[in-house]
Amino acid sequence: MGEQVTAGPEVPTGVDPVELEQIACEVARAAGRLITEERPRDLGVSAKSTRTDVVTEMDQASQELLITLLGERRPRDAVVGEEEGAAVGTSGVTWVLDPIDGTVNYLYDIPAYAVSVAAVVGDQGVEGGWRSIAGAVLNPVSGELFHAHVGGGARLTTASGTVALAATGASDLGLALLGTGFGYDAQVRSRQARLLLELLPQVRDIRRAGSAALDLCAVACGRLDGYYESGLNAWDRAAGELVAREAGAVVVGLGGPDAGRDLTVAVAPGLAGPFVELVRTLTREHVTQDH
Ligand code: LIP
Repeated sequence: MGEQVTAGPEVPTGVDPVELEQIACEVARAAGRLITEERPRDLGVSAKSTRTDVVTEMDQASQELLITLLGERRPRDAVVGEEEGAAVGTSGVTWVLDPIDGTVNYLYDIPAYAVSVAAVVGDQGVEGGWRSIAGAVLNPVSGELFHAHVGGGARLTTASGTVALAATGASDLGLALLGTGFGYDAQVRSRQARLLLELLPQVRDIRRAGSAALDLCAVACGRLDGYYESGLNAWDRAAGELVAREAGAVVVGLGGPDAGRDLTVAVAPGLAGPFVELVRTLTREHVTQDH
């Protein structure tokens, strides 16, 4: 696939992506302990954009803990996250947090949710204006910690050690196992369903795990051949897309190399050509309706 990955914003002088990766791992573990070991009986659930888009008091508590720990370790960095609370910075590094990615899974106690922590450079408020240079995605129930830094490859650390990650060698779309997800808005969901109706007969099967961060890491470790979703925020994908890219997956968006709200795709390199073209066409046809 001839799509060139743009270099994107430079790593600021004096910033060490290896150190940032270690910090991301440490703070993700601390937040992971909080949301599992201190899970209250009543999660204090409230609704956000729609009544199915929920937040619990533990999403907020996890973000507050992450902001506190990052403030102690990297006081000059900025921090933004899915929930309330942020910090301004002067270092050129911004931490992008999803304190619980897969909140509905957390609510139902389905062990497929994650703490996602990414260090990015550039303007994270502008699509394509930033890039991740270090990150960690922790599934606190399985204990699987996916992590990476730019140019350093991707790794999975568990109780039994650390292994390097690589996307699959898949090259036949008809045999591809794909992941996807759906938004919280009913109209968006019906459009995403129409896309799926067209895609499903053309691939091996689809998995809907419920966490974009874990789906992107599933591509990185070869549990999926590819993943696509529309409607993701920066915090859903910032760490996972770096892990996928550093594991050799092709990560792109609807109109070019930058993943974005319109579309985020991560796919095994051997499948990138046919899959990216197909899912872009179907997304334009059914989801963004800009055909
Ligand atoms: C979730 C994503 C998932 C998507 C859900 C939701 P949240 O993030 O991880 O991929 O399908 O609609 O956006 O809301 O649990 O942080």
